[in-house]
Amino acid sequence: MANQILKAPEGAPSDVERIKEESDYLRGTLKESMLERLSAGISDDDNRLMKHHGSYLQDDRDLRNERQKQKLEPAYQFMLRVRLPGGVATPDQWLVMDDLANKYGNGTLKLTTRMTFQMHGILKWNMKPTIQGIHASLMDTIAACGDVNRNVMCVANPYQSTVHEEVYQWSKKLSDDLLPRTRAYHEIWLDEERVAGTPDIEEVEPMYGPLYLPRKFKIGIAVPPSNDVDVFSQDLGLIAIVENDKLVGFNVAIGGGMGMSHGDKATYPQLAKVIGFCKPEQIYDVAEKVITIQRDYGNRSSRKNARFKYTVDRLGLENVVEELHNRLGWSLDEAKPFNFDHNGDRYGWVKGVKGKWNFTLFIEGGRVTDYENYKLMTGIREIAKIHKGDFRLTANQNLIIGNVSTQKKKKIDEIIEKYGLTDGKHYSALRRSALACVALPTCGLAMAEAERYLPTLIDKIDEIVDQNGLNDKEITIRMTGCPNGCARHALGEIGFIGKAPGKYNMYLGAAHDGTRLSKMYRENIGEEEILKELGTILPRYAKERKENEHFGDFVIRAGIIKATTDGTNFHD
Ligand code: SRM
Ligand code: SF4
Repeated sequence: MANQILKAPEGAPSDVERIKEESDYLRGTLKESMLERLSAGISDDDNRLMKHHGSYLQDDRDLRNERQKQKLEPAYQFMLRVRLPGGVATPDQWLVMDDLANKYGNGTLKLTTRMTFQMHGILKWNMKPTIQGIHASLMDTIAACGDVNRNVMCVANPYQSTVHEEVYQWSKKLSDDLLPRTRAYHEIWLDEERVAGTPDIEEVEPMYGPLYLPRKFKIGIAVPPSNDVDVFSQDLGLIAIVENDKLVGFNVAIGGGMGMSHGDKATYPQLAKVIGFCKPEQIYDVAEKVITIQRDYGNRSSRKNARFKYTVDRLGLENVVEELHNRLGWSLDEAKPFNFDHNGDRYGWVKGVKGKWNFTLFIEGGRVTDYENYKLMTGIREIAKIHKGDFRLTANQNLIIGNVSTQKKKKIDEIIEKYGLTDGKHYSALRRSALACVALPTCGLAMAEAERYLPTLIDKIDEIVDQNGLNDKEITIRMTGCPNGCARHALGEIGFIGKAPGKYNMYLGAAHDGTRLSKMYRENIGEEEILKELGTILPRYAKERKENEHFGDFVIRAGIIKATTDGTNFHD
């Protein structure tokens, strides 16, 4: 199968490759480590494997210094991420997550930018009952992290309900079919007995093989005109083509990703490129072959350059497409026209098909908890107790109470009112268009605050917005605590990347519909300078913008920032 032209980079394999190789298909010594009681943590090797089971060992960084002073080990705890294709959960599943978060986690649920639940603060000895609880409600955490295909995203758009349902079914099928086949998860967490004997490698992991992928792999499906899933940020993006209200197939886009490292120009965010069109029933074949190309030619030596976007840029898009066609044994058709107009959510009640209603709830920073004056978690719990439809977690960290009958709508409205649950419409459109990654205190990679800080920064930006009559302008604003880009910062019309406590790089010029990356405007600035910069640019936007001109387009036309035309010129 190896192509003469295409080659994987040379170089010694990274340590993670060794760990995977020695792990016996993701088992390692995890079973024993989880039983060991001397430390609340686990070894680095096991932690690497743990990711493939949907979890990370973390420590509470707010307590780090104090515990160090007291010569205690860090306040170890686990983060757990659920695999929830398309972000769809039943009311019963919501209740289970709520219960587990309160029993074993830190009493909060994080709705992530990839449409799923994360729980934080789980102690080692509570991991097994938590995973078992999730499994009993027909969800799992397999492959939610790690060097495999991750949670498959799919449009959460409630007003194209028929197509949504069909596309959701495809995202679920893709997610299930592309799962690792090893039984390690079932043995470690669900007490499954290991079958004796040494099975054939082909039988254990026919697609991934014993080393799995060089890096994580992500798939998202968008239905135009909504690009809520930021389809071009995915390793493999699928754009549903709908003709006469029917799904006819998908445009295929490859090679997107957001992560980079400060000061390292060999790393950059990149947008996926559209390479053709296929019929719905062909997407598994396409996904599998794209994944195997990355498996065979991705960089296993440097994890910083291991994502598929770098493989595509290194090998050349045309060569990768040729290889894909060879592996498929057939060729993609020419891509069909499509048009996106936004990547945010639409809030409040929207009527879908068959007389069913959908309510998009604004969840700031995706954090569901009971605040002192806002009983958000309790309110949603009360809805889940009577709701007969579904919940849809959106790519913008919000929540859709979906498929509500007219009769139930009244009851749900009463609960919404009782708990003051908000669709965010009384906030500025800027706040409703904000995304922030978790960052401190749980993320081990955070260099600055994001989720805990962005709301207060927006309070101050809102004053400028208000003074300039921009209250209803949906300007996407995204903040991450480091350049990994978990809130897809490079696709925010205003983006901030954490550099150090209280310091951010500021980015401008991304397209409102997720089709153009931003560019750095100012480096390493604090709140005062951020407000000074926006205090000049936003009033100009208010006065000088053309009709319907989005902020990201305006800053380029006005000469405030140069357009990024490709990820490879992101740093220029
Ligand atoms: Fe992410 C790592 C949180 C979406 C790019 N991400 C992490 C870790 C696990 C930190 C770590 O490695 O120790 C973060 C855990 C923080 C915590 O305390 O919970 C973390 N990522 C998140 C979430 C929860 C952010 C959020 O606030 O919603 C998102 C969970 C998604 C999910 O449900 O699966 C999340 N991460 C993303 C996205 C957005 C997306 O996928 O649409 C990206 C950019 C897209 C991409 O992958 O290119 C993203 N996360 C990263 C990277 C950089 C990867 C790279 O290519 O360089 C890392 C670091 C790494 O992999 O080494 C990372
Ligand atoms: Fe952590 Fe960085 Fe991701 Fe934010 S962007 S959650 S700080 S890894």
